[in-house]
Amino acid sequence: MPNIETIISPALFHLHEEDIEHKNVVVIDILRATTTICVAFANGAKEILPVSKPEDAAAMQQLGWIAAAERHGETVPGFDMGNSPQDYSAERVNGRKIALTTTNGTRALQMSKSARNVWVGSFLNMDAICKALLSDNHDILLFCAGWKDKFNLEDTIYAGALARKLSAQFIIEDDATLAAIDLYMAAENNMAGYLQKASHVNRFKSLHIESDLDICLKTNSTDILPVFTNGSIYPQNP
Ligand code: 3SL
Repeated sequence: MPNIETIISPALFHLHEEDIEHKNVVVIDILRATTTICVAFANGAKEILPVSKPEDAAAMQQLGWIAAAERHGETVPGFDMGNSPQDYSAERVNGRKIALTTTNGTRALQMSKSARNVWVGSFLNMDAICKALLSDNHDILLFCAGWKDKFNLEDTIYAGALARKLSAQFIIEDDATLAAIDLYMAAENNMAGYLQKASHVNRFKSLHIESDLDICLKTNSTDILPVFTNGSIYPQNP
């Protein structure tokens, strides 16, 4: 039986890098990059190119792409949009290609590029992610993007939710995954309430963007599976 392991911070990624080409990676940045990517595809975006620096996104703007950049939770001045899922309405993104850079999420995607498959996970497409992991049936790495190499609650809770759903079909002996499941079980009955103490939710409050939290916790609102392949992300429909 294949197994599930969880990377609770990008700072620990190097410990899992060696045999990553045999594993399926789910990149997780619940607040907000991987949620926002799911929203963009649900609203008709054609491709999302994760880039390292705002300048790289700006360069794509010259080619007709939407340039999106977030740093420290805020839209970088001069860009078409930042990283709020509310920016990615069908009116703005349908049929468009987007170059996106964020503080943590796009970096975690780029770090995962050598994996067997790299899928973009959020509560919004949770069942689609589970279906893909079950049907490919290889070892899984749940990669939490965290915040500037620090652990965060929301990504680990989502890793725990996924692992719990898959626990009958995969071996779970990894302590990080076991802890993630425990954390999920502590939060599951009142996710929004539990996350009020999360550092990024407090950052949201100081930036007056709390309304994004409810959007990021909507479970199974889309069945699109965003796939990161050959340097870019494309929507895979069921
Ligand atoms: O770091 C990231 O990738 C972002 O998701 C952070 S933020 O929610 O846009 O602040």
